[in-house]
Amino acid sequence: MKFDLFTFGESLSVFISTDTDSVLTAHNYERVTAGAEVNVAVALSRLGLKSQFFSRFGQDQLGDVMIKDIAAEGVDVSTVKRVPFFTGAMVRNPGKDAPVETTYLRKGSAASTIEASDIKDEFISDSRWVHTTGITCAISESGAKAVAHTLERAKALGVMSSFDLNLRRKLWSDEAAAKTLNPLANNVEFLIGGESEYEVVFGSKDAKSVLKEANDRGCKIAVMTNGDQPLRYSINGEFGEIIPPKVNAVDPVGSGDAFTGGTIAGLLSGMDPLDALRQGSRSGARVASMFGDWTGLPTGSGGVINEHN
Ligand code: KDG
Repeated sequence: MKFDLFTFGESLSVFISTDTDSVLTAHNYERVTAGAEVNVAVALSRLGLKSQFFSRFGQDQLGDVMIKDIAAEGVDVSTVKRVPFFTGAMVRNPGKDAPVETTYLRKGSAASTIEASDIKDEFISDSRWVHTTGITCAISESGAKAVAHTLERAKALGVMSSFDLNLRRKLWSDEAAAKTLNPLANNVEFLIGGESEYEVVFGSKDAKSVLKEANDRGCKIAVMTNGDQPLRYSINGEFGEIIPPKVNAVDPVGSGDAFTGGTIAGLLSGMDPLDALRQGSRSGARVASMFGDWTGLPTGSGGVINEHN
């Protein structure tokens, strides 16, 4: 097996205002690379596992620098494609004195041209785990088909998979999201969603009943997150809660991906599901306590967080 994780989706250049807490008044910006799926790939890499990330990037400077940033984290990017469309971006304020406001520059982006035929069987069978999200489904119809194809092939090839509902209301309506995401929330090892995401996709936010429904649909570990509030889980019908470590949350963006990455890494290291979820929760809290999607991602080896983190 060449990799521990294969994942794909859109990574974005995120421009964060640095001089004021509003894009309406800012003149200076810091640029970082982020994106739900690549965040998970980096989370596993930091924990000593091997991740492969696929995307389509533009033939532009943002594409060049983002591929370099991702590779610098030890994530394999050897299969990415460069296409004649622009690389996607997001503009935001830091959220220090005001709530985080995001603006996407991604409609018609290079990554939105991802299609099912990009995802070769060997990308899946060369990995122990495949991770996908609802964001790739939201960016284009061909992206949604690529996710459906990947989850189907992972099942056929006997590779464990995860799906994060990751609703992005700026990209599509609740109705469209429910129609596309509901049939995909099936037969994965690990299903992740926030309270309002389950409400849209499953029609209820009652944790016990929706997580049980997810287990009944073949999602062995189903989790409902709720920011820094206790996360609810159901593992093969066993319901419970985990209280996340208390931290001074300065930037919640990316903490959900850190949770997902920390959990997948724990499972791949051989932890039992509950310990893996606890590791994920620790990783998510650490990312929320620092600024940026990757800054607080803990380091470790063999998929296990080092004690000093
Ligand atoms: O989960 C963190 C992501 O929201 C962020 O990195 C940007 O991928 C992103 C998105 O689509 O919002």
